[in-house]
Amino acid sequence: MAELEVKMEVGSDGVAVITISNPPVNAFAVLIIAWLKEKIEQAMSRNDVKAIVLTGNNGKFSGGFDINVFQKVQQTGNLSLLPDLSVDLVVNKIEDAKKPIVVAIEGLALGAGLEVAMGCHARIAAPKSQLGLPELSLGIIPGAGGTQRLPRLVGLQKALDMMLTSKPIVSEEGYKLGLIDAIVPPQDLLKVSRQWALDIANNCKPWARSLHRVEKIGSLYEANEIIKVSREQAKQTWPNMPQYLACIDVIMEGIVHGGYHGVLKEAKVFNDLVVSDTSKGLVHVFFAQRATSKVPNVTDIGLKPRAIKKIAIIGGGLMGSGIATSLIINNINVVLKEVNSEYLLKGIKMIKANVRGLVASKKLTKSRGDKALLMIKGVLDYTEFKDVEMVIEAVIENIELKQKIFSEIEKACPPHCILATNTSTIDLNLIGQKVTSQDRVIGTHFFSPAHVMPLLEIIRTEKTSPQVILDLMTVTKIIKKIPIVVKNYTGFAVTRVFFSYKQSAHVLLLLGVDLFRIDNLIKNFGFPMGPFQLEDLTGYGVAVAVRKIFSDVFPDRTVISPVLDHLIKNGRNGKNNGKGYYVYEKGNKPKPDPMVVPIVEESRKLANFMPHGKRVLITDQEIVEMVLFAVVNEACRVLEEGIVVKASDLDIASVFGMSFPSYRGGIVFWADVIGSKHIYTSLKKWSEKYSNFYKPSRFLEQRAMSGVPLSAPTNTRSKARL
Ligand SMILES: NC(=O)c1ccc[n+]([C@@H]2O[C@H](COP(=O)([O-])OP(=O)(O)OC[C@H]3O[C@@H](n4cnc5c(N)ncnc54)[C@H](O)[C@@H]3O)[C@@H](O)[C@H]2O)c1
Ligand SMILES: *[C@@H]1O[C@H](CO)[C@@H](O)[C@H](O)[C@H]1NC(C)=O
Ligand SMILES: *[C@@H]1O[C@H](CO)[C@@H](O)[C@H](O)[C@H]1NC(C)=O
Ligand SMILES: CC(=O)N[C@H]1CO[C@H](CO)[C@@H](O)[C@@H]1O
Ligand SMILES: CC(=O)N[C@H]1CO[C@H](CO)[C@@H](O)[C@@H]1O
Repeated sequence: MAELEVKMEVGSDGVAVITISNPPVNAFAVLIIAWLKEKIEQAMSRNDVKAIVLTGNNGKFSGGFDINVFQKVQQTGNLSLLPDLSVDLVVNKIEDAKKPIVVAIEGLALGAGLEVAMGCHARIAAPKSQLGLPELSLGIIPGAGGTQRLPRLVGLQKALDMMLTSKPIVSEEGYKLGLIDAIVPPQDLLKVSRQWALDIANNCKPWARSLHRVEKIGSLYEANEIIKVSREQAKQTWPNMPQYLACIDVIMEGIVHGGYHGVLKEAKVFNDLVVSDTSKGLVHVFFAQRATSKVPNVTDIGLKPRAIKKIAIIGGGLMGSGIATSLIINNINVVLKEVNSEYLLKGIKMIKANVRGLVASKKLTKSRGDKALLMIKGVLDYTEFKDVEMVIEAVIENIELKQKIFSEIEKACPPHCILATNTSTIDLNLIGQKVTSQDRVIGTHFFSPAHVMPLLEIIRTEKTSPQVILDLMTVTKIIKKIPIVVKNYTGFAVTRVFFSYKQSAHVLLLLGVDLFRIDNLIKNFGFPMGPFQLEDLTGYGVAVAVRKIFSDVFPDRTVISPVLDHLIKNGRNGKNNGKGYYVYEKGNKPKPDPMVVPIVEESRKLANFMPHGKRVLITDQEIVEMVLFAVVNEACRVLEEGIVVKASDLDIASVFGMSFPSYRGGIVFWADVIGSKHIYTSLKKWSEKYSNFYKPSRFLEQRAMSGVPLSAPTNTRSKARL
């Protein structure tokens, strides 16, 4: 079948089979929808057609509406680009059709795919097909009647669960719930569906129209109770996002006033939400995440990734064992090398604990976990290195040690072997110096814990070959992480940009702002925790070490806050020893510790940031802006220097590396929504009023003056520092 097509074949049994094709997931593109309407009309008017089966090509029904169209609507503001899927197609042409339509589902029916399926008169599915309405994860609600039909098919509570969590169910569960009428093996799917459609036409099977059913919704009183709880849950779990409460309201509209009313209200709310900032942000992140796999001169020059089946890891510490875990659970053989058997056992023990943890939290089945542990082999010498395709070095941060290891592994490994280092701070070029084939040297910056965090920074040097970068990107995908390819410069992308985040929080603290107020405001903005709680979590030792490195490289904008040193002097080390800005007790939430107040007070006096020794008065909004505009400012320098390939990579780095709220689209996207002019003017004001730390970068100034968005491409070669 052609790439983009809707095909109709009428059999001698009088059944018209309509097949949609739009690889890879048969998304409902604008043309697919138009053609589908056309084919259904033809089937209705042909005398030789008694019934219809709707299905998808290539083992899938449909992954849903074409998300590219949402983005186009968001960029142009033109709502007419959205075809009428809901009333015109699903209600008029499918559900209210004069001939029965049965859908045959294989693989998946998600979003609009499931909505169209629910409009059909019966649903036949192959085993293990995915069924779900994930629209809320894109900032919208189902827009083709899903909010009305799903509760009528599976009951209100289950429908709410499915929509609010965006999680699909498998067809077996769908069958139990009443969403699916029969489960049949893939090879019988069409045969059974055709017969089912004929049976409906001959009145041997019920001609069910989902929108008119009421028996699963229960009484208005019961519905009200469920809705009340859901509203509370939505406010708690998903603050700042409008689509959750909007979805609940639309569902309620249908329960009170009937399904068709619900469909009309759904369409109206959908149109409001699709152009909301939340949806723009989430759709941007959706595409930006996929775009990380496009790197100019690496992924567009016809190179093929080489197979990587066996990887050696040197160092079984926290990092090494975390990396090993993420490799073995994804079917890559790992050789773990340590200096002695005691440390080796320790490393293996940590890996086992990691795997057990993943099994306990249901992220891995027991049998997969057991299988994974068979893929790890502990060693004390380099014998096993002769056939590995990649080595990842994760020993302590010591340049001589790393150089020595690199010259050793170059001899022990095959000549094509990739030499990777999980170094956070050491200059990659220094490590590569002792190696003759520097094109094979590359950096991997995992985030701790490595088997949990989704992001991986891949650090290239000027000499790293495109093939090596491509291979590492491929491994990153196999272990289900997101790769960001960056140039080697202090802090790479994530650590560098978010160093300003903590710095600005400390400036505010020294200016007299209550630290718990800062944390709460940042949390309300959408981060899982504020900057001070984060510092507690990662430990003060790390913070002091990073500060040292940054103050050497960026002395003009590194603020040495005395607070950390005072906390350490007072026996505090954050979550590690249970005493930080917060107190940590087992089983309790972190509690702000009043004991830090005098420590902070003393630091304020010492730092002398407060104008005339008085605390400054700053609004809530300005506090959030001071913390985050500082991040934007550094992000601008990273863009100008060409550290990242494109601005959207920094958005993904901020969302998946620092938990910047995804519904705000990432740090650069968010900055463009705010507008560079306001950011520039504010930073300039603060730099004059409070600290040179806020001095706007040249790039930000240029973009603010010219009005060109921060996300627009830079001409890196002319201005690059590297
Ligand atoms: N874990 C973190 O959060 C973190 C933070 C910053 C940096 N890092 C970096 O990660 C790397 C490792 O960190 P970690 O936390 O796992 O350290 P770690 O001290 O827990 O582990 C290092 C391990 O490597 C082993 N080792 C040393 N020399 C070796 C050799 N020649 N051959 C084999 N094994 C050897 C050590 O015995 C030790 O068990 C370092 O580069 C470090 O800078 C980690
Ligand atoms: C909006 O999109 C519709 C459908 O593609 C098109 O006909 C119309 O010209 C567009 N309007 C504007 C203002 O671009
Ligand atoms: C790609 O490589 C070519 C040839 O080496 C070079 O001229 C070009 O600038 C590179 N493009 C990018 C985007 O780096
Ligand atoms: C060895 C390595 O990549 N070092 C990094 C390893 O990962 C830890 C966790 O962030 C990072 O902190 C180190 O930067
Ligand atoms: C070739 C190259 O890009 N080298 C840089 C790597 O990063 C360090 C700083 O971390 C620079 O000093 C090098 O110039």
